[in-house]
Amino acid sequence: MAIATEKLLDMYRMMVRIRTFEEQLAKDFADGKIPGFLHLSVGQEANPAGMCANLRADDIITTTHRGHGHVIAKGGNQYPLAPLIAEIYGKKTGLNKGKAGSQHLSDLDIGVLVAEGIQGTALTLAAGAALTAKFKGTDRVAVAFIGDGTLNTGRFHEGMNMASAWKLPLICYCENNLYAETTSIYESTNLTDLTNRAAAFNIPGVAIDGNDVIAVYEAAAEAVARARKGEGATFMEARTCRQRGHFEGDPQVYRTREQRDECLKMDPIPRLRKKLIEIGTFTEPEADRIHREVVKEMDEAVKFAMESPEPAPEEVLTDVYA
Ligand SMILES: Cc1ncc(C[n+]2csc(CCOP(=O)(O)OP(=O)(O)O)c2C)c(N)n1
Ligand SMILES: [Mg+2]
Repeated sequence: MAIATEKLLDMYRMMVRIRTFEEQLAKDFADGKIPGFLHLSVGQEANPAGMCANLRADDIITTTHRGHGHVIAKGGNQYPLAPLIAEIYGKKTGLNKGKAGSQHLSDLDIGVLVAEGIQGTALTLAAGAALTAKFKGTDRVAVAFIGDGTLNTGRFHEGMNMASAWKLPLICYCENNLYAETTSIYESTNLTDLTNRAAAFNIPGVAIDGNDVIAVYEAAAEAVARARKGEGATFMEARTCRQRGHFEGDPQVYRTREQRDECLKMDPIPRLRKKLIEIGTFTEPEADRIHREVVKEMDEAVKFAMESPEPAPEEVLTDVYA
């Protein structure tokens, strides 16, 4: 599949934006500026960038505790980072008025139904969104971003079963970073090929290199096309690499320094950069310019968030529904 130059540049910028955003968060978390827990997806950016580059604004995604990249990618490169970072700082100007924080982001204007910290919920909620899309006779699709550990929860089976039985326009996108918190995938399952899980539901399963944004983009394009045509759900297993801990502050005693270094070698950003230089899409200085532009965008977003007020205590029960 030949991918348009503009799309390649778009995905490169997207990965750089997600990386810059999360590296900023890591720094701010260490400085005590972010409340609660923080789970970063540094190293996994090719997945949201390649998947969401195939989605329309009216398609729906759901995500997890590790969802910043998915939200940014669904919004596209024009999506402003300031309200998102303000939300994670817990500020009144945040995307969700400072009440959602890092783990429960939502933005219906761009089709982000919700981020959910409870494992598996992303899948069952996305199945619901896919059912709505089908029921209303639209060709919208829903994508659930989940992790490998989530494949061992009941909700995974419930969501996959309904998606199969009702032929829903759903993509279950599993970012397999080989760990669920501190537990290696090799300890929690005896499967070597996670797509076998999909076979149990008679749903096609596709394994891809989740550190290669081009491979992600191409596989996602096929899954989205199937869903739009009414041919049902697809399960995608993307092998990827979480460069940082499960949460910020995680001492990572469950993996060796060598295993962590392996992860750095698979970094999707230098990989695409090298490729785009080789094929003449951009030059080194042009690539550097993209990074500088993103840093400027990030600095402005941080300034906005830092200067924003905290929500007033009396607002704590507004927007709460029983
Ligand atoms: C139902 C449920 N059980 C346990 C937890 C605690 N928990 C939080 S993150 C996590 C690991 C998730 O692993 P994975 O699905 O691979 O996602 P990753 O963190 O690697 O992105 C667990 C077990 C939870 N949030 N929800
Ligand atoms: Mg995982």
